[in-house]
Amino acid sequence: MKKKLIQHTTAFFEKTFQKAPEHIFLSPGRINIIGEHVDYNDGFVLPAAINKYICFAVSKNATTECAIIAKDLNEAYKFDLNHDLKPIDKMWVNYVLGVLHQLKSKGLQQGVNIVFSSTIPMGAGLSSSAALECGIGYIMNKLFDLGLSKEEIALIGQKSEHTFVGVNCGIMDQFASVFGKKNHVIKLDCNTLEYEYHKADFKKYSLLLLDSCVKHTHLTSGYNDRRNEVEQGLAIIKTHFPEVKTFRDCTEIMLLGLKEELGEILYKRCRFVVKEIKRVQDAVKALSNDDFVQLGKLMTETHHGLSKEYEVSCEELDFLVDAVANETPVIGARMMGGGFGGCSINLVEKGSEKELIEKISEQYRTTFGIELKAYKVKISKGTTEYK
Ligand code: GAF
Repeated sequence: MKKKLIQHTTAFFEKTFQKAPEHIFLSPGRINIIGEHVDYNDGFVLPAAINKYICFAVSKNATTECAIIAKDLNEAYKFDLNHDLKPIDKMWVNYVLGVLHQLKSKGLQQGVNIVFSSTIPMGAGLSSSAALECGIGYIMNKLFDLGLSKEEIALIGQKSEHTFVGVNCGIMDQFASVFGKKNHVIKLDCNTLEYEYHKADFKKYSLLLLDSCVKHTHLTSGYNDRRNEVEQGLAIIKTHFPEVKTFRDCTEIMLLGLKEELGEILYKRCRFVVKEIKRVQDAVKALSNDDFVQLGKLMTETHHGLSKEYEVSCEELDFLVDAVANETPVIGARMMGGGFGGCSINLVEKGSEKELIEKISEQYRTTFGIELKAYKVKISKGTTEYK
């Protein structure tokens, strides 16, 4: 799959620019085991990069112009780095421009020719956007010696999304894409950006993604709304508990006392965040103890919180999680990522995947008339040059 991706991206570059690319880069999508909507709430998350990538075929072109070709979309965008880079009405271009706009102030002056193609399904909650942003940041840093650290590349990707796309995302996706490590999940403290790798050996279980094929875009979904709601909630909490600096210092008991003042919506949102931050810590313990049944239980609890309290799921994702709940080989399931569509992540007994996919696909087709997609993913390394 990776080889094929590299081959056809390279071939397209050669056809377009009449020359082989000087470099090939791969930037991965990500999964998240647990810790959803807590990255922008100073919580912990447990993501990992996966073996689905954007492949970039790249050459410097000794001008100040950039030619970026999105092979899968059959679209190209050309621009001069000397011009003022501003968002346009094409989302994928904005991910790129947002990064380059920042890199100009870090010394970027020279242009490139890039063809990119991807095996990360778009809008499936696997962070194709972060893979694109971080890929571009990583490439420019490498090719033009900008001296950026991996953390800076991730932060630039995140800022690009805020300023050029309008989604006030957290840092999880970019961090996972850049810092991914083969067969390891990353426990990231989103408050300090300190991180540690944990071996992702699920023994007799494997990770299976079920793609609802309901496409989300965070901009039009309630992503920014949720962020505003929890910010309002935290402001109220702080007026009563000055010792609370972040949600991490907050307890369910504190929230209960403020239930009336917070109102039903903010109370639910804040309660989810407080519980989810704790769940990630419990999940890391479960993972370290090889207690996968407990890990799965926590994942399923997260889903119910995301669905009922944070309200970022959708009918199709709830269906997918409920449908596997009574299937013995499945020990945990939840919607993954920002929500409002995309994939569920399932912890399932190895060997049971095929039968399970057939059964759930049939039910899903009957209920929604949608063809379910399933991905068995491996945990891979982060953005890198392919040699
Ligand atoms: C999206 C965002 F981009 C992340 O920052 C994160 O908030 C996630 O939704 C939810 O956990 O992927």
